[in-house]
Amino acid sequence: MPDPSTLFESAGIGDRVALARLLSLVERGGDESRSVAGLAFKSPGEAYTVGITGAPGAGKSTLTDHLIATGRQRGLGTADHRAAGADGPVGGGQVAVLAIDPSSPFSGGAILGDRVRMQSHALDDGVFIRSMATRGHLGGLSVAVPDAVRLLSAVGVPIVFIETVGVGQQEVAVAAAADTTMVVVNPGWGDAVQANKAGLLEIGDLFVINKADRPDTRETRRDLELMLDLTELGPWRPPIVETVATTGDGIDQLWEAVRRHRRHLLDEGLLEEIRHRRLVRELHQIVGLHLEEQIGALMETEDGRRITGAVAAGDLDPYAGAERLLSSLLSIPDDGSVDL
Ligand SMILES: Nc1nc2c(ncn2[C@@H]2O[C@H](COP(=O)(O)OP(=O)(O)O)[C@@H](O)[C@H]2O)c(=O)[nH]1
Ligand SMILES: [Mg+2]
Repeated sequence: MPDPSTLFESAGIGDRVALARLLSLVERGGDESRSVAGLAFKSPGEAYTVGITGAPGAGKSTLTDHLIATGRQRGLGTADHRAAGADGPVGGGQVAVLAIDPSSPFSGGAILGDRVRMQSHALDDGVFIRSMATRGHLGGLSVAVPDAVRLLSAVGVPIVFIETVGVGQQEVAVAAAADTTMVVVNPGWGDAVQANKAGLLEIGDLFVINKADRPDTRETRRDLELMLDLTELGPWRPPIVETVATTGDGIDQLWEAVRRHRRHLLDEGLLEEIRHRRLVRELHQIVGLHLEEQIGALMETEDGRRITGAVAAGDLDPYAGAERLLSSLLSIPDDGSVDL
């Protein structure tokens, strides 16, 4: 297999096979993944990310299928949205989808289902769909997804959709890492409440009541409004959009809401700020992961065993033990691979 930089070059001029291989490297983790991440970081691109999250079966993939088409046709508007004719796709109208489903790490039913549902785009060269299930590497999806997004951005994809099951802390964190995050709920008693409990209310930039062809849509809207009333909101109040993903009803309004949110971020100078904060968080997380790995290794050293033994025997209190372990951890010299 060609090395990462050759693949990166090919992917940059539209080689989809090369792009798929790079994404596999990113997913797998390890040294090659790091070199891909480094290459991508050096040519950041301009991808805007849209997260679609919600409970399994809420209709996320069916919605995404429509959003692909709409995103391709209409784009997000130009970078300078105040310019005349701010409509129309940027970057040739390409889009990518990352379908994340950690609950089925071996490409089980959900992902297969997603493929089938999104197959109307299977032959479209401007659409790149990728399922990411897991990563055999430290940090899992919360590290792999930002890498994958950066890679897609670096090779020139202007819009990246990230579909995640909004169940579980890690998934919510991945969803929250998008520039615009939509939370999908269904009509029916308690769905909005469940979303709230899962922490989805806090991360939603907009809410979608999908399956609005079913009864109780109005009640669900009222529930959401009430919960938003009780949430401390900034200058942006998340709009609530009703859709029927199976027919495409409401998709135009949904896309308009995405564009409005993006315009809001640009107008207020917030886009740069949230991306910056996200990078700092990512850095923090990577450092934390490495430290944890080192702590694990340290516990297995002779020193580590002696100290844990002493704590276990009651000869050393845990704080004193931790201090000893930390001082020995922090004196580990780095391997010089980072040249600052
Ligand atoms: N009645 C109705 N069914 C829908 C709607 N949107 C999606 N579905 C169905 O709900 C099921 C789950 O959809 P899917 O997109 O796979 O949900 P996901 O798990 O959130 O990605 C499928 O059988 C869809 O056909 C809708 O607006 N109305
Ligand atoms: Mg799905």
